[in-house]
Amino acid sequence: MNNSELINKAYEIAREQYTVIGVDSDAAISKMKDVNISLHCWQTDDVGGFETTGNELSGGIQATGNYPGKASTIAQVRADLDKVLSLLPGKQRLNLHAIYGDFSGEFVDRDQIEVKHFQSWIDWCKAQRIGMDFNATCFSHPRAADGFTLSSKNEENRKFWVEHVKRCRAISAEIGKQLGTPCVHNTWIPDGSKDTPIDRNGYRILLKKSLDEALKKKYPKEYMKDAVESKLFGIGFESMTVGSHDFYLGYAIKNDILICLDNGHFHPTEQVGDKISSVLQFVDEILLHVTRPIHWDSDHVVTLNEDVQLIASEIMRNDFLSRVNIGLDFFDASINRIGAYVTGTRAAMKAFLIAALEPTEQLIKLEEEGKYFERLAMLEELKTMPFGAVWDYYCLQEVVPVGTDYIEEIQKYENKVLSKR
Ligand code: RNT
Ligand code: ZN
Repeated sequence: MNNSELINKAYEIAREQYTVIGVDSDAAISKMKDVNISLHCWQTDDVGGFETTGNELSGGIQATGNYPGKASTIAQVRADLDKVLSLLPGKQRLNLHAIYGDFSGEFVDRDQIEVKHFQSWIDWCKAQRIGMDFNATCFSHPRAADGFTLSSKNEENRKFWVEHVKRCRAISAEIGKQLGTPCVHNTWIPDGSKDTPIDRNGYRILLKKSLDEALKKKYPKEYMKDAVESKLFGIGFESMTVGSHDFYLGYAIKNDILICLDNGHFHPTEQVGDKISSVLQFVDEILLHVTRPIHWDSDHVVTLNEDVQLIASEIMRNDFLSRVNIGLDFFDASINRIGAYVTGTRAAMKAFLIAALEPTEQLIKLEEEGKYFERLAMLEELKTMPFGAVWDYYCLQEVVPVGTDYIEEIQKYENKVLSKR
């Protein structure tokens, strides 16, 4: 019996087992077509980008490790993304940072970027038939060296960053217009303080002022949507971040924009999965940065853990896919970057498929009847249901490597391409 026969057979049995608990596994698989994950370009090159100035990564984020094979040209990033896309089931999007522009070796400062610097990316996405999201890059720049950007008390610097965000939003609108799917533009700034600051309020007044200026121009929602991303602390920004969760949640609600929830940006016992149904009572949509925080690092490769599972389950339970834009945010330079990319993205996708295989209505019924032992027991039993057989079958249907097969594909890519860089 060849491998695909085995996969089909295992799926037939799994389907019956799911039917017994009232779950339609075929329907679960077909729901996956609405799970569109935005692939963060920055996993290919450790958040480097293609500015000619070669600015060091700053802003309290770090990509540790020195594994060979890092992309150092746009062509290499695209080749890597091609490889990643070929190893993932379903349909993804591209999430690009402003420093990844096609600057053709010329120095173009952040307050000078235009659509033309991103046209080749738009064309690339068009050819791939995928949507594209965008990010202002408010770090890794001399004007961010003192730790402040949009909240800077240096008026020249503050204006510079406002102009950058304005331009990024205009570029985003054009991206969405050309690709026929709205581009989510995310603003994250590192601004904050290593030690106890005095004027927290002063910086937050400035951040609000800058956002008001940068977001003043409105674009049609079919073209672009704004998101703002909070953070608890960064490396060297331990005592205060200007753009805290309270700040941005207030700003997003008041201005009818998206809040970006990065699950590496909260206290360790807070769960983003718990926040989704809270914030969606007050904002239309959210953006997620799915990641795995470990101690100081908010950006380890995603694995199939309980935090990610709760996020996916909350989205699927409530049919929130049309209101939740799913992005990833991890960067690991210590292992094969493409391997990290694919493993992390597949892990996130698995969480969504597991969520789609939940007998939610029955669980709610148990809950409403106060049958909490039964609810707990069901949740435990669900963990050992034959999910793997459904996942394999889904990958087989999508004509992408099944199970561990993608490991070999990545090893081949490493030997043929990455090791030659
Ligand atoms: C940093 C934020 C932010 C960045 C990317 C590169 O802590 O999470 O989203 O990781 O913009
Ligand atoms: Zn993030």
